[in-house]
Amino acid sequence: MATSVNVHGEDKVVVDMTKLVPSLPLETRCPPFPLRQYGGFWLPEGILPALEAIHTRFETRPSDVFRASFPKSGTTWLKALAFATINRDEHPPSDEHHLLCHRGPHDCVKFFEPTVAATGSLDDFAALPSPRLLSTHHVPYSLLPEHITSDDSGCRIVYVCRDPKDVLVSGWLFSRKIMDNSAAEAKGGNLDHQPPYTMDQALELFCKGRCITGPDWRHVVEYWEESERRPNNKVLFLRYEEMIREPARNVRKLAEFVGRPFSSEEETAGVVDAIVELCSFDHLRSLEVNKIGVLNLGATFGNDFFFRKGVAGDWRNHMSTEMAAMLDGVVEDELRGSGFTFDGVGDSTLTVSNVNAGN
Ligand code: PAP
Repeated sequence: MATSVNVHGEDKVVVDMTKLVPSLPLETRCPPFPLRQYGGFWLPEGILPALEAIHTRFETRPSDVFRASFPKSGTTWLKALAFATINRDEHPPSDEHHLLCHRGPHDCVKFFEPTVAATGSLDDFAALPSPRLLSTHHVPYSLLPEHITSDDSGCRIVYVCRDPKDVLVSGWLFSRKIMDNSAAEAKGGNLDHQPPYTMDQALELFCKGRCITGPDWRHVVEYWEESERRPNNKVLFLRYEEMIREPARNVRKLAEFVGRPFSSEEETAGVVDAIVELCSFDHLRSLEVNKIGVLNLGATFGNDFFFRKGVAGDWRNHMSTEMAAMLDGVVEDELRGSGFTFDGVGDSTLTVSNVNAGN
């Protein structure tokens, strides 16, 4: 089946993904997935057929809201906030039996590409009532189909970015956890080796853009450019660090963007604060479902893997000053002329002393 994919403003016609994938450049050093380079990004090999399905078979609705981010940039949090905001009439956020208290954020809002890739079907998403909240992890803006990005599709996209140093550290520790887990499972729970994936290796790959969905900066800048081009219309661009600083303000922005601003009655009743509290790191992490639940996305992840520390600036506990300068330098070079900067998203209010060491 021929698929038309829009890459950087040009329509690219590609052949059947299953045939194309083996011919694409391969990267196997970035656990847990083998990556293939496609459209300028290093995407998990397993999700590429889903990309074809999104282009050829997925039917959008004008009320669709897509949540997007580079991995480890605030996906879990934004899923929870968007789910709680959009569905607040059916699921009042102050309800102690709220769905998010019994199901993990990734269960309430499934990962689009891995689910389609695993089931080979779009049925799960076709069955969702409107307005649908969908979540893409791996698809950069330039690889989204016209029927999502065009002005007349009506679909909206909410994107969150994060300081690349924290993204790197979060992803590196996540990969190590998966490796530890797999090793422990393979040895019947008896883990007696050190995973051979160091911060030096992760940094080198990240700086080359050879990480899941990398390069990070390019993923971010594509969505940011669209948010600038069509302000408050197509893409709402959020920053993790700003969400940490002012969660309520960001929830209000989100609600307005999805066409569900908070009424004065809701404001008076404290609905915004209830959503912030429901989705807070401490609350979500404390829930039984997020302590013991698991998620199967080709590899098995404990729900607890998605709740590590939840702060800005923890990179300082895992990267040397030289490592940080190296990554900052690469990002600065790559972003030169784009108009986008990660500066100011920062963690100036955080110091090493209020960011606990450890994982
Ligand atoms: P994913 O891309 O694999 O889905 P994602 O949710 O984007 O992961 O990133 C996980 C990070 O978000 C973790 O950051 P850390 O490793 O630096 O701690 C995780 O702790 C953080 N996180 C998860 N839930 C929340 C939340 N409710 N509030 C703030 N941060 C959160």
